Amino acid sequence: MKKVDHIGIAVRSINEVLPYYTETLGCPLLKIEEVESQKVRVAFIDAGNIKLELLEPMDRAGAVYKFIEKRGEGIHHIAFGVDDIESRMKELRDNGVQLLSEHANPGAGGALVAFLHPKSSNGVLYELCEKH
Ligand code: CMX
Repeated sequence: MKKVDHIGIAVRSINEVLPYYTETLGCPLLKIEEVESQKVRVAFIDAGNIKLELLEPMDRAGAVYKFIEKRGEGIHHIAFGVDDIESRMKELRDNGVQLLSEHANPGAGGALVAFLHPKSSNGVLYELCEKH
């Protein structure tokens, strides 16, 4: 992997935590959008060399809602930027890594995304993220 694109942080409410990031830490808000397929509302924060993705559950059906219920707010995943996501997925699968989907799916910002099971990655949920 060449670079980390962003770090996902699970929060109960983007509106409540946003002043901490934009005012206390002084990191600009880039955009807010809803990712229906993942049942999350996301806010991208510019942290200089990396983005932070604040993830707020849209309802009780998604992975982020379950994560917060079980573990509370905090770091949810680390996303690697990749050029050709399907071939990276195949390489990882060939090396015994368990992926959470057969193919990449649409994610925030129009990117294609796929996740590696934390059980395959020593307790860390990694995302692959291909932007156009
Ligand atoms: N980081 C590390 N470990 C995690 C985790 C996370 N974010 N989420 C779950 N786990 C661990 C749990 O602690 C649990 O471990 P134990 O068995 O040791 O207790 C194990 O994984 C299974 O977790 P679970 O709570 O039973 O949850 P599920 O199996 O239902 O789902 C996962 C876990 C990772 C498969 C699911 O969250 C998933 O499919 N994630 C990918 C999609 C996603 O996270 N989307 C939201 C982000 C969207 C975006 O970035 O736009």
